Amino acid sequence: MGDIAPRKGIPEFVCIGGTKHRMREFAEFVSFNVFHRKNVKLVNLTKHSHRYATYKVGPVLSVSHGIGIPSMTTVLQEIIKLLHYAKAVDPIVFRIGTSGGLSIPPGSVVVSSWGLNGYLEKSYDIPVMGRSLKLPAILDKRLSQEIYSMASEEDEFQTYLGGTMGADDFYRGQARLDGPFCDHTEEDKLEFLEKLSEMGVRNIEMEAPAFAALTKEAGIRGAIVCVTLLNRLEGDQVSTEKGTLLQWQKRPMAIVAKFISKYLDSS
Ligand code: R2B
Ligand code: URA
Repeated sequence: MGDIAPRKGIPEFVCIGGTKHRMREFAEFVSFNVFHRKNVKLVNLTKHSHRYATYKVGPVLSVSHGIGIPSMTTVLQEIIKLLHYAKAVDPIVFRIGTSGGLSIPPGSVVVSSWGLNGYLEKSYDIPVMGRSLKLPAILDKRLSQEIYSMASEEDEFQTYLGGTMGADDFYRGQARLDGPFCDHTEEDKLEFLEKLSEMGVRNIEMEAPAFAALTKEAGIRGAIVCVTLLNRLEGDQVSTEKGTLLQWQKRPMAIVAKFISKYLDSS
């Protein structure tokens, strides 16, 4: 089993996710489940930024990124710079998160193969100096398959490998009918969600295309592992009780921690 002492202090794994609380929990989860350390004192290394939180457990960095692409890409680019200055050798960056599932049981986990933008293209399109820069949003195939292979028949949930739509909006952008603005019908919504399903999309969140594109552009292996909080074919509201949702959010953590353990054991 890998030693908790960072190898020369250089991060080998970075895991990012939406909330400060969840990323602290991930750091605790890794410290206990990968390094078998209880009650490790965790320090938020970016506390004074007030924007996001960073924890370091041996060679694993756990960082929060907020909601949506602009916030996530700001944090991700800071991390890419940090990994460069730290001379990290072949690091792996994960995103763990929550999402809405398509035709799969709530509580399932999806390991993403690619990201799809709101125009149904597998790309991240960013305006740069008045023009649109289009970057391919394909994730490292081997890594996503290796992570998918961490799933076991003994898990109490199902894991899927598939496409992930990253919308720029939680409500209309994800074809919800329960937002403050709505200009489409239930039939339009179902037709759209069915179309996504047919394209191989298994879940919808708000960061996938940009995460896939920037890790690829940086030449860094990246993977996205999200739990689904609901089946969007059956509704829009997340109505599962809070305790269950919190348990479900540990599922991507468990898969990523298992992968890290296996990786450290074999290196
Ligand atoms: C999933 O959940 C968040 C929105 O509630 C967003 O960050 C995402 O991708
Ligand atoms: N996060 C999203 O972006 N969409 C969902 O449906 C659930 C979580």
